[in-house]
Amino acid sequence: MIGDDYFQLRSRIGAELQALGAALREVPGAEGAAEEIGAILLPLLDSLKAPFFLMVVGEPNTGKSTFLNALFGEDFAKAEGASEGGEALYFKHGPEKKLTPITPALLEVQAPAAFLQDFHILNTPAACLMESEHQSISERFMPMADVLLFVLSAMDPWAASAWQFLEKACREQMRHVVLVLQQSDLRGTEEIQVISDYVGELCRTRFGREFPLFAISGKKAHLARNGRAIGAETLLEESGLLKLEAHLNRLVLSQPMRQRKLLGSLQAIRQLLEQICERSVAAMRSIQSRVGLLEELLTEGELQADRTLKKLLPALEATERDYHEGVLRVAGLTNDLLATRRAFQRSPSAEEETARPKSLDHRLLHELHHRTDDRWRQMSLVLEEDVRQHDRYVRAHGRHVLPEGFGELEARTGTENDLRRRFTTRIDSALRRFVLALRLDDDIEPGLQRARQTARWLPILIPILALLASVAGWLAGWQAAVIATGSGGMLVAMVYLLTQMRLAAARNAILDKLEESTGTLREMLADQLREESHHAFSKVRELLEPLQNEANAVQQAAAQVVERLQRLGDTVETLAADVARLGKAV
Ligand SMILES: Nc1nc2c(ncn2[C@@H]2O[C@H](COP(=O)(O)OP(=O)(O)O)[C@@H](O)[C@H]2O)c(=O)[nH]1
Ligand SMILES: [Mg+2]
Repeated sequence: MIGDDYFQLRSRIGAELQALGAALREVPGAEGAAEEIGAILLPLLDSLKAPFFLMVVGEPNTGKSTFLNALFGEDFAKAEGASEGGEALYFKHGPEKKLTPITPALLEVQAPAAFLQDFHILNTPAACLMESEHQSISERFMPMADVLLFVLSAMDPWAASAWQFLEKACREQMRHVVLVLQQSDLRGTEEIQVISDYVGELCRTRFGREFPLFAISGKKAHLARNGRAIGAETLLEESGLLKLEAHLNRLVLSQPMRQRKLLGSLQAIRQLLEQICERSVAAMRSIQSRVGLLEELLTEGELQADRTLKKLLPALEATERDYHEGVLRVAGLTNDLLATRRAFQRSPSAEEETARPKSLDHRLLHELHHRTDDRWRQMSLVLEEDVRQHDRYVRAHGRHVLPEGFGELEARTGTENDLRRRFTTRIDSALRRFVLALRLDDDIEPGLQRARQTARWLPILIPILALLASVAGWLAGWQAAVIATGSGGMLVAMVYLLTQMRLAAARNAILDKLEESTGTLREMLADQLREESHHAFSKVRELLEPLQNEANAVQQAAAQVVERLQRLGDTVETLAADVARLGKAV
């Protein structure tokens, strides 16, 4: 259809405006501009939709309606209820077919045809336009018309009223007047040529200018378009309508006002884009620096946790030394508990066994507490001071990115006390767990038991050996008694030695266990300290992390908006090039 290129371009620009509007709504900080933008964008969109106004003028029965139906490919120009050739018909788009008399000489025809959204068409019988009542119609519509199509019949192109009207159009300095020589199939080619030449000559002499003239057969064109005729393309070609269509197409595109509107819209889009782009880029920079700062603060938290851990490590080493000394003391106690005489005492009853205090573990724990409690309390103060300093650092460095009242000092005083208490309690219970897990006491009794089993032989052996010695003395004389007593003594000495060896083995086992446990203690304490120093700074981290996530999300969104705006910018440039190209093509 005529004007397709223009309409496509226009709707692309319209879509671009919509996309721009949508993008702007997502630009952080551009909400305030949204109204201003709406005020600029919407009228722009609307103004781009202003339809073309085609004014068709000709004597009745020159074939105006047939020509219009062929041009738009739809039978719309015959309005039921309108008297044939009497009134001027003003066609515009409407939801349903409707005829409204405006004046006795003018009828408004609404129809749901799509092309009427882009074209308003006034089909005017020329004769009546010159009558006084109709004068107003031409006066009212002529200045608005984008194109004036002047339809002459090839059978009688010289009807007086039409030429009078053309004269009037010339006086009004209408820029785009097109002569349509209709019904040209009723004449031969040469006749058409002669008529065309003559009409041209007449215009030159009468109006001092020439108009483009197209000889067409509306009938053939209508048949080709609507009648599904065989050889429709040839018929259309023959009808001459295509050349006229091409000319109208150029006219649509070359309307300077519309060109200006297209370019103006693009210019407005460009300016908006530039403004918003600047704003978005600035917003993006600020969010980037926010993200960077939060990242820095979080890293600083990690580093500070490490530094604090390093400060705590000497306490660990000292505790290790204390433990060693505690172990030495406990070793003395072990020696006592596993002294040789104990093997020769009777084993305790079950009651006594439970009543007996767990001496080794508790002694070791007591030693440790006694030596290390103060030190860990001091360390908890170190930890607290570091956390407080880190807090201050975060609040000072992050004041531009942190929300109001972030980590208020008052709110944190309680937390600091908690922090100290937690630290000492957890270290204390870790030490307790560790020592109790050694289960030193459990090793005492089995060791003693084994030694007792050996020692138990002595009371049995001694009478037997004494008896044997006396029997030997009685049977084989005193030498034999001496030998028997000697070897019996050796046997007793061996049993005694064995008992001592078993006790020593038990003692050594406990000492080895203590020795080995030093390494485990170190590992356990190091883990605990790492956990504690990490935890001490976790409050700030927990406050910062959501901020960082949020900032990251905002940054991503901002980057998408900037990208989208850049794409829009590219499209606008393409569109501007297209508009310029169309402008040149005319
Ligand atoms: N032979 C021929 N007849 C046509 C042509 N166009 C229109 N007519 C006939 O001319 C008459 C008037 O046409 P119409 O379109 O109603 O003219 P209008 O009064 O100017 O709107 C009708 O009978 C049409 O069939 C054409 O190109 N060739
Ligand atoms: Mg008609």
